[in-house]
Amino acid sequence: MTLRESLQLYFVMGSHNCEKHPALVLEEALLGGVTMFQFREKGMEGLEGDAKVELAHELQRLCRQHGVPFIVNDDVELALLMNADGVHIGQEDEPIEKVRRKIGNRILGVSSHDVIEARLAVESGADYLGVGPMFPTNTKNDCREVRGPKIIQSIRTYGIDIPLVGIGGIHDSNASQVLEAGADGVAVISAISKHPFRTENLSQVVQQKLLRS
Ligand code: TZP
Ligand code: MG
Repeated sequence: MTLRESLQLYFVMGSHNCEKHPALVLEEALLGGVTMFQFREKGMEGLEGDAKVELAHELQRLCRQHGVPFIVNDDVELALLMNADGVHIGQEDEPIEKVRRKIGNRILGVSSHDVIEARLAVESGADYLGVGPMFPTNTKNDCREVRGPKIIQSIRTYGIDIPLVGIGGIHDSNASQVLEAGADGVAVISAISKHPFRTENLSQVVQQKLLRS
């Protein structure tokens, strides 16, 4: 699978997003058709130290069994320690070039909120962009203002054609709008972490939309 294909249904999650054990949630999600996974263990409720590393390994094993890339949010040292497939960083994290130097040719994803951030991320070496928030969400409390799928259209119109996913408030009834705007896939937390049994439905919506485009 190319990176663009792997981004079709990108599940982002930490233990604090789950209502049962994260490994059970991830397993159900992988069986339902998730194509990429990001370990996003952070915030006041997130695990730290050995417990974080242990959970990361457990989730990485599941991803390997299903042939799905395992990406670590923010924690470059953890990603290197466990030989993860890549790292995802935000605008407030370490500079993109610095992370690129540390991780070599592993996958590097960068969150971008507008055309300027997207352009800088591409110039600095990002492999893919996470763009959002697409819709209102309760999952991230320090979220920027809602941009809507239109921001993806603007980024594409500007000529940025690297792989890109929309994120923020996406579920099965609005995912199509994100793909129509020019995204290669959707990144979701709560749509799957709270309802892992609905993954297959979301996967079908995404696959059908991409087949028709
Ligand atoms: N970045 C922008 S919105 C968001 C992140 C991490 C939260 C997405 O969570 P959900 O539950 O899919 O709205
Ligand atoms: Mg971050």
